[in-house]
Amino acid sequence: LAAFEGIYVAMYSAYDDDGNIDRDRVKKLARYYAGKGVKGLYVGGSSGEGMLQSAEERKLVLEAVMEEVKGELTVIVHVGANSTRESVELSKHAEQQGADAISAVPSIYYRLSEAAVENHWQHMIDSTRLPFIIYNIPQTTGFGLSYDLCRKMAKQDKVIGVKMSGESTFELQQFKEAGGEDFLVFNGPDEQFLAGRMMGAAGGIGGTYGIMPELFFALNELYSQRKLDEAQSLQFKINAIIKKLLGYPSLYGACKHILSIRGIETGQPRLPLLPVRPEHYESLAALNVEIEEA
Ligand code: NAY
Repeated sequence: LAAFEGIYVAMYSAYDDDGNIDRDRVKKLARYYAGKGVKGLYVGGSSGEGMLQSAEERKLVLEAVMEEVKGELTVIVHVGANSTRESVELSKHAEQQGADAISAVPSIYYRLSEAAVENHWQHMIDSTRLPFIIYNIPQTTGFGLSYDLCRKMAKQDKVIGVKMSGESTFELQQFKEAGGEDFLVFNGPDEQFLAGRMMGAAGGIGGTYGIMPELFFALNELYSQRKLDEAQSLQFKINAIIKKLLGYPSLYGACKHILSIRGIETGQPRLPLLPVRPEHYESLAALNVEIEEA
């Protein structure tokens, strides 16, 4: 399990200028993260816009990522889709591609019982030999993982952890309690990374790591060495950046634009996520400098 601890970039989507998945751009983005100290990539999650892509597109993205960084970075694939059938198809594909683990949110739109969500996840778990990480993000899915379901699922060897994107660090700690010794909690809110680690997270999976992987790697190291004052100042520095990012029409658009300033083109986020507009370019260029100097 220690093999999965660490920092995972929740990778953004990479489209061409017409909004289609761009293999070469996906590969270039994945390559950018290799050698930055991060443990791995989380592909097709919220930041990756998996929920806005067809199953075929999601497979294309993963294939490009694996071609580029297989064996070099640990790859966790978000396979959650609305139908169980599609989620299982994506799970099997992830295994065929040699991914290291799968992960999923509950199905959205229908108000599902806990038993229905459990059954949805169980089909994915049973469809491969891969480890499974629950993705709990109640603010977007409307489904909050209960401690009971967490405890029950964690009893299976394949269920190795939960990505906790809810904002309560108390709940984060309680998921760790419920899951027990051999259960990993990954911190979701990047702005609370340090707090999440203090409360029991074994690492983090985050979108904004994608534009400042070195800072999150350094922050995790500082925490590991229990250099808490330095860690706190770095988290605060990071939070000043995240606060600015959250002021744009879309967070992902802002981050993708910053990548493009660095010569890594990923296109705009897919609608309904709003694109960045030319009037934002200047302040984003300044923010890029702030990150590079941090
Ligand atoms: C993912 O699957 O993309 C994630 O890891 C989600 C984590 C992000 N949460 C959302 C809702 O996008 O990185 C965070 C988030 O963007 C950051 O904390 C800024 O609020």
